[in-house]
Amino acid sequence: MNRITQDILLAIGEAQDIAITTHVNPDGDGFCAALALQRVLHGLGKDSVIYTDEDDLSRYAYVMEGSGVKTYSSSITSAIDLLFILDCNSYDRLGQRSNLVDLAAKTILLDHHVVENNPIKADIAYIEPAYVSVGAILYALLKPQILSLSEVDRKYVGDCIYTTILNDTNNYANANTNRAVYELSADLCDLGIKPHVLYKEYFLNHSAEEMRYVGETLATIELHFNRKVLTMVSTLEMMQRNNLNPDSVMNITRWVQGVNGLYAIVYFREDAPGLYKLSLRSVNLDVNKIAIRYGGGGHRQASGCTVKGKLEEVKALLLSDFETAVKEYELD
Ligand SMILES: [Mn+2]
Repeated sequence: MNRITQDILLAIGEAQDIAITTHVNPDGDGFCAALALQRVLHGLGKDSVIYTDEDDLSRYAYVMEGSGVKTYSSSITSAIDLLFILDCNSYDRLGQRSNLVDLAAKTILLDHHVVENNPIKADIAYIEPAYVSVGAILYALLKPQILSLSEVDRKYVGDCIYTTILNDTNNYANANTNRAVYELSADLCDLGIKPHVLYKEYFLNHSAEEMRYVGETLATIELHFNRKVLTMVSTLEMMQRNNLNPDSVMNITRWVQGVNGLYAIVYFREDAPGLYKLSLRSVNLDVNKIAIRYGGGGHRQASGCTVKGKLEEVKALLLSDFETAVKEYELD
């Protein structure tokens, strides 16, 4: 057994009150890894609570049965013996739940993101970017504990870990898909998971209203700068008429990511009157540089920011930024 596993099992053994959390706007990795860990802890005889913000978790209905998830409130003062933080290593990404770190006697952090700013202080930190997801880290560290669960719980943990892979590889489409990912997936098949069912549950589980909203947004597609930059818009009116809320809609940029010849995608989503949440995507331009100008951020290839104003103004601003970025790129 490796040292990290030993330390983690020891900490679990000593703890009574165990809490698990992940970054703000939990995704299929952070959140389903938390569900998997909770079931493994249960198998070790320990109850735990998963804390999230007031997120819409309906997308995860197929793995929610029997889970213990609570909305975090700043009034929580109860002692936590052991806190797990998953898929996140910066206080900036923890939101108000940063408080839990102060409440916890001991913190274990498991993540696969490169450490950048404001790192979380943890007693045990295992941060390994080679892993495709935090679910994959859990499997690597706790495989014997997973295999000794009941058949039902083994499959449940398999479903959760498979979802972490679906999310972080975008169904085996991202550059992080490799042999290790397929080997882990094969192991999960041995736990009884049904990949086609999980794909359908996780990726195709949209309401008709959401698909209509996606269609209306795609109908706004415009191409700029010799077809190098694609823009599209979702208005608040579209959102309301289709009875949706911004947090429950999958990011629409995924529907246009394969469009040929593009340098960048700029998606404007009106979340409140005159308030636009922007998603910027690019393979060859540094969109993070542009997002930072508006107080946002992210990565080189995927960033976001929020801009206030009339749509025409906001669009004109961003398009001038992208015109410059396209020119600079083509000069190189
Ligand atoms: Mn992840």
